Amino acid sequence: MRSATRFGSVVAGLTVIASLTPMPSRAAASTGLVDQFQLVGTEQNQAICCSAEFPALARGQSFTVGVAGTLSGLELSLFAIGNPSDLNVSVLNMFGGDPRTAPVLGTVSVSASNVGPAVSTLTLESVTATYIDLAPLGISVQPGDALAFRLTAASPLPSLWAIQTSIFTDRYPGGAYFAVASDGSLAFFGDAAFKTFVQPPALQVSIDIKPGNAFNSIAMTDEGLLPVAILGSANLDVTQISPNSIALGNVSLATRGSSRAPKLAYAFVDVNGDARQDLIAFFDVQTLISIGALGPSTTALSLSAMLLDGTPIQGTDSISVVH
Ligand SMILES: [Ca+2]
Ligand SMILES: [Ca+2]
Repeated sequence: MRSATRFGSVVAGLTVIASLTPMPSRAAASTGLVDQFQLVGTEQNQAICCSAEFPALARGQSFTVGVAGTLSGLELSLFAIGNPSDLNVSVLNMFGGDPRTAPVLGTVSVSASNVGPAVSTLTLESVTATYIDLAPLGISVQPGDALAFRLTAASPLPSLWAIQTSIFTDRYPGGAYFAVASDGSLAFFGDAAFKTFVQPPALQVSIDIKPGNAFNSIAMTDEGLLPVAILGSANLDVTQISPNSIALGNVSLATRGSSRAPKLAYAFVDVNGDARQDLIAFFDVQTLISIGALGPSTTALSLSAMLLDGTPIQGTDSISVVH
């Protein structure tokens, strides 16, 4: 029989004022899309992780991937009590269903200094979510993949980490919160408050640097703007490109108009006469040179952008530098 006290982790008497159930939304470009999430904690619980006082070997949550791409991040309602050690966050392949024996796909460290202190009123709103960057692990995911994240202390100290959870109710059907105790026993109960982020793979698109110029010749002394067409196709509606996400060699679109009200330099035209609209984007040549994207030996430039639905796109075209 499970009980709250068994885990030494329930703060009695605290009341969650409100719970959040937002719709999945697009995060900042670098974090990818919100994939899985569970943000309800009406049972006002915290579960303690990773200390000598409550010697659970690990806490975590299993989840089921919803979209293909690269697992790019994890957001947790973590807070520190006392002066905890740094936290190790591992991503597990949960195909076998047991986090004690599941293969570790990668581990990142979360510095205790990046996490807020304990809060007096425990609500999801009062606990600042901690974003944990998983992109360096390069974990490719497919819909239906059974994964988990597991939290362990970098060193066992008599101080505590905590994670907001919903202990008694199964609120997230794709997985469960779990604890591995120091005697090796495993318990699943409820769900953590968490979000996972997935960066979808880039859609490869055709671009045409200097449309109408077969040589794509650029002089290092060019003072003007370099036009680059992103070609519309059956797979790409260029009106779905977010203009401020467009970059060539990491250089954003040039601007035009008055300095007080600059406009991004792009337009919709059909540059190749295939009756599909293309997006022609303009970049400042000297800016490309000054940040090192363009030099005397450059032979190609790559463009990246994001569609309004969060899908990244990428295309490359050759150039010839005129000496
Ligand atoms: Ca669940
Ligand atoms: Ca076209």
